[in-house]
Amino acid sequence: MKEKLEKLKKEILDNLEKVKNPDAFRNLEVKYLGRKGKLTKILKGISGLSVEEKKTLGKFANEIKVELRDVFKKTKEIIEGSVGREYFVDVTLPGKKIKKGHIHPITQVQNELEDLFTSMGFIILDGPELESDYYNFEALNIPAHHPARDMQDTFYIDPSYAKASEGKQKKLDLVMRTHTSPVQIRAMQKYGAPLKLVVPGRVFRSEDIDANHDHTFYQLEGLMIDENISIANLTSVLKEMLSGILKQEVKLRLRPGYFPFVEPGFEIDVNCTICTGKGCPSCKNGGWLEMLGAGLVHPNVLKAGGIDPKKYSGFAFGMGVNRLAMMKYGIDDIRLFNSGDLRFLKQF
Ligand code: FA5
Repeated sequence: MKEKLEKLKKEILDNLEKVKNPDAFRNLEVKYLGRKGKLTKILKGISGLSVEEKKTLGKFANEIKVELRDVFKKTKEIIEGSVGREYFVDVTLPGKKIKKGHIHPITQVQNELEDLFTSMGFIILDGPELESDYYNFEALNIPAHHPARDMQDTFYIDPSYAKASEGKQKKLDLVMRTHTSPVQIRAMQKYGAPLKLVVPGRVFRSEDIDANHDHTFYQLEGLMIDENISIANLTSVLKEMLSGILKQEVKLRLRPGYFPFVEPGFEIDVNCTICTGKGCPSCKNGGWLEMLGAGLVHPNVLKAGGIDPKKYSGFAFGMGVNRLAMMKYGIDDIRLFNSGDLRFLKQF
């Protein structure tokens, strides 16, 4: 009997150690401590023993009974406690706030520009940032070795790299596009005339950077081709767009400017809204900020785009979106846009 009890005690302790959930625990309780449980049966059997045996075994059996009841009680507490912790969810607690970012100020201005131009019937196009020399220069009336190439400090792609990636036979002349103007040619070739489009996008220049010049910035190209397009069409579209973005009447100043892909060509300045024309670092104390290059599309460019220059004429412009955003928000250093400085970005 003593051995039986010891064997059973070991079995019970082993099983209790393994038990993981309330159902399994209850099954063990019934199996050993229930009315017909194994331990209960052995304990009941003691009453049928002789007085002598009862004396020695009774005390031993009682100790085991007390010990095992205690282990059962503790196991129950542990299991029920862990269940509570695992499953309890306080649905009344406020949720954890997910930190949200927001749209970059340049993209905000770009989105506004797109809305303004689509409201005037322009379509929005896109083009590659890694561009061929042909579309970036040649087709825009800037042949190789022409001094006009020096106007835009260009990141040329190492030809050995281009050859390696495209096979040895093919020579690729690739540049990081210096302006959004190449999309003019791509669009003319694809859609023909008449055409009204804008192209927002990122451009790259090997530039000496300062408060007004960055190496990576955004432009918005505009192109309108139809019969009898004149500079009057250009200035009215630009005034409409700039007043819409800056939420005030703007003054434009047209200066003669040389771009081989337009004739005549202009640099267009906007009166500085940061200092209201008094002079500040952003406008280099001149009261005007150069915002655009523009002009009437050169006949050679129309030809490169497959459009008859005798029938159609057009205007084109390329605007610095960063400069426009600077003016809209009163930002005095262009380098802040690419700085990744959250103290700056959080203000928009
Ligand atoms: C051009 O890029 C011509 N493609 C624009 C054009 C298009 C002329 C169509 C005629 C017809 P430009 O290099 O001037 O031109 O640049 C246009 C505008 O981009 C500038 O007026 C200025 O607002 C902005 N810009 C130019 N360089 C930088 C720079 N380094 N950092 C920031 N903005 C710049």
